[in-house]
Amino acid sequence: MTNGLVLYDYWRSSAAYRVRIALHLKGLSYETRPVNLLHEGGEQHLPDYRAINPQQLVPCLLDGDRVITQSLAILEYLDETQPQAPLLPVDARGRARVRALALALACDAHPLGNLRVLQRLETQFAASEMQCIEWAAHWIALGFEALEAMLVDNAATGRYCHGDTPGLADACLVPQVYNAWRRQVPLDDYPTVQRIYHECCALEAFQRAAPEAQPGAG
Ligand SMILES: N[C@@H](CCC(=O)N[C@@H](CS)C(=O)NCC(=O)O)C(=O)O
Repeated sequence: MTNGLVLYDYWRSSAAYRVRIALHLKGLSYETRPVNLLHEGGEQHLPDYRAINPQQLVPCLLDGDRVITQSLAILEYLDETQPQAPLLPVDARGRARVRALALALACDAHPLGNLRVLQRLETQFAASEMQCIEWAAHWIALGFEALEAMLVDNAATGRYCHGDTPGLADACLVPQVYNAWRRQVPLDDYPTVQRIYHECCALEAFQRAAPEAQPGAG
């Protein structure tokens, strides 16, 4: 039983990872349709997928005949339609804080290390693989530097990014830490980020959403 939810997913995609976390936190079952971003130039560019998501990015969620793109829009859609295990706090200030944390990662840090950005650096500027890795690592580190400052010594930070319930910001933090590991970015300077990451990873929902737990991983 999948509740009519279908996720176009790639196991290594951190944006899709956010959605998997939200689905598992809410206890929602779903069907996975893998979109291999590397196979033969990337299945995200195939006509059938472009017809669903003209941005040619994963994730994309189908809810029956509704198509929802953009991971944060998907998370907010799930929160509004499936209110169990809320991803956002009840108060406006809290929601603004959580969205600011999430956007700092999802809007300002993550996109600069995206596959198509790195591919463009290679084709337009002949950047080497090492230069691309250094580029991605730079933006990951800058993002975490800001995130650490936003989290540490803030009374609203709890066991997780906001209080003692995992939510939208945590669903962005954990995949970005995964990206940091992929790019060998040291996390020593971000102890609060690391602590929250480990708190999240102790939860079954996060474990089930992890890249290595997905079909086709590896
Ligand atoms: N802002 C989008 C970003 C989606 C995104 O960047 N997805 C990446 C994987 S993490 C992708 O599909 N990349 C394919 C490519 O760069 O060609 C979201 O949050 O959903």
